[in-house]
Amino acid sequence: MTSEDIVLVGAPIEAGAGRRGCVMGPDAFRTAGISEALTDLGHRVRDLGNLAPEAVERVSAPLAHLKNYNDVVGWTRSLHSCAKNLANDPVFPIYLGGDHALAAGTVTGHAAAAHDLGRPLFVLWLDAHSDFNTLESTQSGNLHGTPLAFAAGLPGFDGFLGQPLTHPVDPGNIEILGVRSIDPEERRLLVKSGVGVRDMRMIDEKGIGSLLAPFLERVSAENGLLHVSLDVDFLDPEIAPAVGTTVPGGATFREAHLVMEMLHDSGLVTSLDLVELNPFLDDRGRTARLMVDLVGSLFGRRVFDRPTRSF
Ligand code: Z70
Ligand code: MN
Ligand code: MN
Ligand code: MN
Repeated sequence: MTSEDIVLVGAPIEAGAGRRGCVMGPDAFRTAGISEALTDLGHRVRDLGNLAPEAVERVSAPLAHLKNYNDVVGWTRSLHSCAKNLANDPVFPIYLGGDHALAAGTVTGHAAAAHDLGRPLFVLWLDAHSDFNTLESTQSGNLHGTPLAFAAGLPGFDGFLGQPLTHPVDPGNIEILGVRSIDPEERRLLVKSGVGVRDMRMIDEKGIGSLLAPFLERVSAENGLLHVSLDVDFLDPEIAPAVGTTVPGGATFREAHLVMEMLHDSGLVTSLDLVELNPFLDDRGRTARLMVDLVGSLFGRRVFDRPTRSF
């Protein structure tokens, strides 16, 4: 692919979140200047506008406490098809959320396409949460807490696509970074599945760069594709207040930029989700602008320039 061609896909879904407002996310990213930021960096950008959920005949949720099940199913199906198609074009898709339930469609669409290309898909999940609940394990019933479990092929999700997921992501190819809130059953599922989990304590002890580097080396060694799913709550709420559930102790401004800069230097990233931005809760667009700045770092902007390979 030519990394010049970036497509923006709006996914104004809020059905997966516990509170409303993420529906305004895609337009807030646009207002914060995401297209202009990427164009200024020399990339060609095409905004495909907003996607709509597929019409789904009203099927009842497999468990009564699941919230907005039909809506999430409709979005999962449209995003899955969209992602699978875009993955076959020489473009870099950025999905503008929308709550994190959208990743049920994007990650599995890219996994299916990667399978057809004969390359493994890796997923970097930047989030305060692991979003690894199954439909059975979720206590809240908020489906944005489940997309990674679905993408990893955990059982019980056949209703999402209306058929079993044929090309799940190998849990061993998933890395969750920045996590600081995991439910007890979710923790058990993560351990059993073999997902890589790096929490804030590890970041404090080792530094975020040394945690990320070995994962990127693996993606490269295995000729993988890399999908990055960036939840606003990966960031500390002091710098990114526009999220429904704030969890203190998140990634700092510099840690987040370093991750993006390392991802850029790796040249490995092939698709990106920007999720959970709730503009209704933002402080004069501050969070939206920070997210756009981070995307800038991912696409080649350096905040602190440094001589190449001088150490
Ligand atoms: C909890 C649940 C969650 C936000 C993801 C939290 C899930 N594990 N919350 N993102 N903001 O309800 O499943
Ligand atoms: Mn999330
Ligand atoms: Mn296939
Ligand atoms: Mn989260």
